[in-house]
Amino acid sequence: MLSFLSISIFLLLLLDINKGHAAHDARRLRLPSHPRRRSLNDSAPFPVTGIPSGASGPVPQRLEIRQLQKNTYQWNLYLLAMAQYQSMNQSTMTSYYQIAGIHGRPFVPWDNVPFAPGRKGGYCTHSSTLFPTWHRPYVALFEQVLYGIVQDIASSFGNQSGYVTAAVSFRAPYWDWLLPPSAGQDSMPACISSPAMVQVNTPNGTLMISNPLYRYRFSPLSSAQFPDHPVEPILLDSITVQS
Ligand SMILES: [Cu+2]
Repeated sequence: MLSFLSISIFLLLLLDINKGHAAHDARRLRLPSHPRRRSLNDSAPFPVTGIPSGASGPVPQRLEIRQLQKNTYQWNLYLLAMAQYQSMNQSTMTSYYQIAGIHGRPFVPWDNVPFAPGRKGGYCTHSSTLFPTWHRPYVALFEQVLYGIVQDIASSFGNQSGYVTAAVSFRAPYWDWLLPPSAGQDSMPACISSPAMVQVNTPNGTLMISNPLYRYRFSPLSSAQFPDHPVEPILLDSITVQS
């Protein structure tokens, strides 16, 4: 479980300070708009349910990220969904930006829930025995939203494409850092650590997009959210922040 938590949180927190590219990629992808979007001024509490388990059959297992990479359909859906997730308007409550922000910066309330007394910002119970427990619903929420996007994208390929079937058992991958890497490979999989563009298959053909597992591009970037490490606009293309 800790492995899964770590990779998920790692993916959530690897933030790259760039502007505009994610939205640009989303336009190029021409994927369906995400119907589960929700604005911050929606007053009803957002239910964290995790992924629906389905009516029958075994519960699908989460895969180590290099295993998921071998599943052509699910890997493609994962890349497309992460790109779409990150391209959502940062003011949308279920955007990658807002959900990543539950853990840390930006220190703004999520779903109208105030911070605990004495906490300056962020909800994570770091340095506490509640730490692992806190992350379970948090990661479930991340995966729940990602899963919804995966289903939408799979539908856009059509029922005969193989994507719809593959999407049903999709789960967010984890990183097993104890797994001996293949010869010439690092412990951290290249699919995460490489800034190189990645090829994806879309209903409109293949495209090269920014690797959504490598970084998140702020759109817009608010320097006020990084008071300890002020951001100079001139450095926008060269700084990666990992908190
Ligand atoms: Cu945490």
